[in-house]
Amino acid sequence: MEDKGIPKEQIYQMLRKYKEKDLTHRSGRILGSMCTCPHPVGIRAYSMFLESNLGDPGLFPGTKAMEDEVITMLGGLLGKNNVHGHIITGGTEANLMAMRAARNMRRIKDPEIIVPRSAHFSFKKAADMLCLDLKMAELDENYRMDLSSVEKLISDNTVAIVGVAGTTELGKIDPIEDISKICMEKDIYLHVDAAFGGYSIPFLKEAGYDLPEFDFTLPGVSSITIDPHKMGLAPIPTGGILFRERKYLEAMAIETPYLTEDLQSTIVGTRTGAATAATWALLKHLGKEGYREVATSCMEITYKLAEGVKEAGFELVTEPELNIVPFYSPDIPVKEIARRLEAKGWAVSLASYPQAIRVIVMPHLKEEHIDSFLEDLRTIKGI
Ligand code: 0PR
Repeated sequence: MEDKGIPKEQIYQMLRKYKEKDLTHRSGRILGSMCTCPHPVGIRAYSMFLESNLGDPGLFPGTKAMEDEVITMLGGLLGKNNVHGHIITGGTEANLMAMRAARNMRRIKDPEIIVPRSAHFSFKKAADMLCLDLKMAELDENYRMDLSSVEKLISDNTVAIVGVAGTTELGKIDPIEDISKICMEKDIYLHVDAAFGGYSIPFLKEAGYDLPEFDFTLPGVSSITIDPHKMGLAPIPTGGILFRERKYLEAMAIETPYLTEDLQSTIVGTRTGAATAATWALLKHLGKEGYREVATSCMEITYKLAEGVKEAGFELVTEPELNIVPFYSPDIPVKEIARRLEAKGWAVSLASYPQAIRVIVMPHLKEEHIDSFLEDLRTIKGI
């Protein structure tokens, strides 16, 4: 660190140099991210609340009121107005909180959780940090959590079962309705990871898409992860965790002696209120109509891409259920396809099970990007 400070104009210049090295979502070159260009209204709201700390909400009652309103709006979107939760740092913190609540509700020796093989790696972190034994359920032929595998894994020590609504690699929706029945029958906590699908499934259903139930309308669902920084267009890192009942938040509340609230259930202490402001502003500004438009446009581009991928001689792992297109080629190894696409300037991402290239059709991917991507795919295949 220098003794003498550098003038701000020079600092901004230096920052721009670093920024130039980064990829941007706007370029349309990022194909494997669940993040996207944040909406300008979200950016404005975020920057208005940069000093707001929801870790000490008594100092920021305005932001706290917005958080309460956001939680109610998200709950309403997911089938229950009266829910309890927080706007936090993303899907990982949400999943950690859900697993912590489930564990603390039982407080037994050797607790176990059951997740599908397709679950996000945040559950491995949760298992490690919370000393949970992680049991992986197999997937069925459609890459959804296999119910007979779940039933075999259930034991007296099962503190939670996790279903995913929009899997990280393939965008699949687990049979949450059936899992909910099992959980009701056996009195097991059910968490739904809708980090990706939470902001699109309800809107797609409204638009007439035939998608399964996955939310609080199912009586067995205890908590849901929903990420505003993914399909919600909010800036990074904005996450959401919703619980059916307050008792789950209370099960992990810690006393906070010198803050303006007595108890705190989030993992993070000092917690930005900016994420809450952005989520609030976008829900109000876009409304259902705006989000329906975002979700359905992504699906239309997804179908176009899926068709184009097949026409270019590649095979889909599975037909898209949400806005992810996973594909491979019988005659070119997946890593080699990735290498060739990277050489053409595409930032691709691989699915591990089964091995495939996965394109997540986030709102920053427009038709012209897909057209030029398909052109490169055809060249790779020699068509
Ligand atoms: N749950 C699901 C279903 C997810 O897909 C993810 C992240 C999480 C939880 C965790 O969310 P946070 O990353 O917010 O904690 N899914 C993407 C993934 O890991 C995240 C991502 C985003 C990856 C941008 C790459 C990237 O460039 O694949």
